[in-house]
Amino acid sequence: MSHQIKSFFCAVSLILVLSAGVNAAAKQKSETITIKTSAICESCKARIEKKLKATEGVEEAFLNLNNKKVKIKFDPTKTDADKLRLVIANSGYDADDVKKNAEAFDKLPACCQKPME
Ligand SMILES: [Cu+2]
Repeated sequence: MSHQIKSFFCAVSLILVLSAGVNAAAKQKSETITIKTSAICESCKARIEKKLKATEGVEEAFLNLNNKKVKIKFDPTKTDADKLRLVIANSGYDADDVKKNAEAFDKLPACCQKPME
């Protein structure tokens, strides 16, 4: 085999390896996080889940009222944990260390307004 042909095959196999890597990255799996919220009742649960599901990149959102934690399945190429916490805070609820948005909190029904700590 001449040197040129060898280099050609070398380049082709390199391209194949690289494109396989790109494919693997494109098929990246969704991630799941759990965020602690200040939800109180069923209506809080529905409100938070609705807001999250309307957010780009969110595949599933389930809030457990027993521990007030919302489990979110999302596409990490479209959103991230910080953005999701912000969605919850902007709905009027605490999300981990992110404090609720005061204006959104004021608009919540009285029964959903957990007293400020
Ligand atoms: Cu509520």
